[in-house]
Amino acid sequence: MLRRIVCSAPAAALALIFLAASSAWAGMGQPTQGQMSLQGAATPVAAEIQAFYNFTNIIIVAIAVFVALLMLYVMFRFNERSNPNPSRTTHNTLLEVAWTVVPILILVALSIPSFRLLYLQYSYPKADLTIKATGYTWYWTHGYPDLGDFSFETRMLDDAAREELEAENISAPRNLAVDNEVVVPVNKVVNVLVTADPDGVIHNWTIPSFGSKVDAVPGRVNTTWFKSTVEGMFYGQCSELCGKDHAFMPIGVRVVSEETFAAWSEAMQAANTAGKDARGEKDKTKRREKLREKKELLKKAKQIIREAALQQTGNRKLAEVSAAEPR
Ligand SMILES: [Cu+2]
Repeated sequence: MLRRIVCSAPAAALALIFLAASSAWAGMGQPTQGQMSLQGAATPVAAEIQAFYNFTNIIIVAIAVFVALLMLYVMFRFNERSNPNPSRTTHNTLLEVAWTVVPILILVALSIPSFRLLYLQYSYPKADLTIKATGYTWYWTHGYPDLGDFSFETRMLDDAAREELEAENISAPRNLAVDNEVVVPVNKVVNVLVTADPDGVIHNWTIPSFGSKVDAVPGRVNTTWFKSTVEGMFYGQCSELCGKDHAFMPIGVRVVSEETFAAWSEAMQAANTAGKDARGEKDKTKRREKLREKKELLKKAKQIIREAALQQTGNRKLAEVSAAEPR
């Protein structure tokens, strides 16, 4: 009986770990109620991180179970009552070699996928799009240097603004929803240049579902890359303790189809050009006209994203309903 329990314990522990790590309990792009594991992976890097996480967990649990069983065995088999005359052995060459070599092998087994993952994270494939994220106290700005260098501020939405969106059936989670989302096309390599206000402090640009986490350091440009293979909304938060409103400077990246991205970026670029023209315009009437044009274009861009958001929220709700239906 004892042997059967002892043999099935590691299997049960491993099954638990697999359950905990399964994406069924983890949402994608944002945390979910009762979540047990990492957020779902949307990029190859995040998928590799999760695979490594699961693999490491298996080794950790196996070691913990092995040591616990060994201790239980020693406690019962070699206590004073069951073993009144202890052995006087002080050395066992084979055992000593084994407990040196086995941990080395375990470390080697861990280091190989670890280095492979590190290499992938820093491989920087040729970028289809580059964006620049700058951390301020306490909000972000995001720019598109390849597309006429238009940029915008990203700030957290307050409850009133969130409720307005929710009323329109657009998902807007508390402490995560932002006013201006970063928009990127699906299945494209995006390089993110990350820095911070030269007069500010260190922040960190993080999107868990992308496996992206990089420090935003004043006066220095760091880089991360991601290639989202799914459309949707992906949230992250500043992950460097930066001060008073550290908890209230979320990042929102909306991954959309190529056509939607093209339409949005075209409107944003045109708005940027209109804004520049207005600044250089001496004639008051023309300047006002240009500014009105800019406002209209920004509105158009916002509408494009609103439609995409509506569609994505609808798709998610449909997916949730079909997943909840009994089969
Ligand atoms: Cu911060």
